[in-house]
Amino acid sequence: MSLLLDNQFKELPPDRAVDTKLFLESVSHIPSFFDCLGSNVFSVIKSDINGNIVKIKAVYLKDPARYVTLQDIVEAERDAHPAEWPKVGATLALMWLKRGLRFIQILLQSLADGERDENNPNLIRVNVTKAYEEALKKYHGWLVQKIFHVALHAAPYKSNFLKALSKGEEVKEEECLANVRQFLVTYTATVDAVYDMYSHLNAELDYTV
Ligand code: EIS
Repeated sequence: MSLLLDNQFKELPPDRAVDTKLFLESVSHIPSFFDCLGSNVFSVIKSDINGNIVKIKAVYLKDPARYVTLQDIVEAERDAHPAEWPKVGATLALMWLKRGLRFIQILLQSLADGERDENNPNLIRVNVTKAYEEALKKYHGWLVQKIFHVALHAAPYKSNFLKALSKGEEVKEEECLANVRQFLVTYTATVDAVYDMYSHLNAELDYTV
């Protein structure tokens, strides 16, 4: 079993509402994954993502019966803080978390699709760059884009990355990518649902950091 598949996201109900408790449980496994990547630059990313999760969880735990779905939280904050919303509370944390999740989705999808630099087939820079350009770059000013470039050069080799995804076990690339494809089914559906919810509620912002 791969590390990813151990923590498969749950299937969504027909109305595509994302259950807060299940979502928090699924994303809680992501931060520790950064520890396998071996460079300090990933600790910055880890703590950012972890901070988002902690913030959403803190709101959820205040009233789990009221915040059954992620949309319940975003709507409650909209009603409670009309002046600041959506740049407030768990709404802001989830706005950023979903971008990191989208980054991971595009990176994994690109690897699963076999996109590669033919001259350097064991590097994942083309995949990481694609994910960055599609999910994050437009929200980053020059300083954070510089941090991205440091992270890009610290990115693990594909073989090591796939090994980290597979609980440190030596697995064949194709076997690991088959697991990735299976993981992506419910993962992508969940990330898409969160994006659609933000767009539907007009909760998306495009400021840069
Ligand atoms: C947000 O951060 C906070 O998250 C949010 C609130 O404080 C808000 C206020 O405006 O700011 O400044 C952060 C931003 N977060 C904004 C930047 C952090 C460093 C990001 C460096 C860019 C690195 C790009 C990724 C390169 C990775 C190479 C990977 C090679 C394998 C399997 C790998 C997965 C990598 C996943 C990367 C996700 C990056 C997510 C960055 C999000 C971001 O841009 S609040 O906090 O509301 O909770 O208080």
